[in-house]
Amino acid sequence: MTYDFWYWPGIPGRGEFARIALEAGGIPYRERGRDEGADVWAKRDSYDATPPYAPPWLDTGELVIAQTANICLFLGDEHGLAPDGRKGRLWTHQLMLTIMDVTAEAHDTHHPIASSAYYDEQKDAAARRAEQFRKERIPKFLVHFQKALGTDLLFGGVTWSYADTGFYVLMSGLCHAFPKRMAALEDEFRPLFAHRDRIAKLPELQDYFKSERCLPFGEGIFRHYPELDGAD
Ligand SMILES: N[C@@H](CCC(=O)N[C@@H](CS)C(=O)NCC(=O)O)C(=O)O
Repeated sequence: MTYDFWYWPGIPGRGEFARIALEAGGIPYRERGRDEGADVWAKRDSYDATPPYAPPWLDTGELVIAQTANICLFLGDEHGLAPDGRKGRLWTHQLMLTIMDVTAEAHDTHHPIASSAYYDEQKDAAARRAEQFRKERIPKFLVHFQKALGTDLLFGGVTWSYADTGFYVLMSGLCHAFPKRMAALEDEFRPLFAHRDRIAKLPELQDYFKSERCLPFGEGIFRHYPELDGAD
């Protein structure tokens, strides 16, 4: 069974959280939004049953599943990318939802007023939002993840789960967007950086990282604007 995966072409974006789970799980998929002439909105509008609001979504032929964390939940259940038991399954989903919360906040640092407006039109608000995100929100989330890493379940209680691969994308994205801030936090959150590095070395992901399917962050959610970064 080969899934159709739909996301915007040219950027990893939110799609990356689901894509990396597909890749790490060795799950066959087609990246349909990157097809020549693909029209993501037109495809979205073509669905009558369980229509997605926005990409990413996964089309299994039988099911159409949107919301990044929901796609990961499905992949976890269907392909063993999360623990079997109720507790571990819920915990993994909980972590993934939190990862997506941070991701939404990271996006809002450069687009705090409107996603549809240019960054240049909201630079002042972006500077305020980014400062707050750097100073308060990043450390608060990292404290939480570091505590999570120390629980008996780790990130799912299995070798790795989709929450671990999602966490890898999050940490990489934050380091791309806020290199100075993340460097300043490295000592305090060393176990989290080590966890990111562990996931980066998963044998299951090495071919993907070398492939053209793996895109650099660039103009997506995790954007690097030097003026939005700082050591504190
Ligand atoms: N909560 C959703 C958010 C989906 C979302 O915002 N997708 C973006 C791309 S990353 C989009 O195309 N949004 C269009 C819109 O909101 O109008 C998820 O996690 O999948």
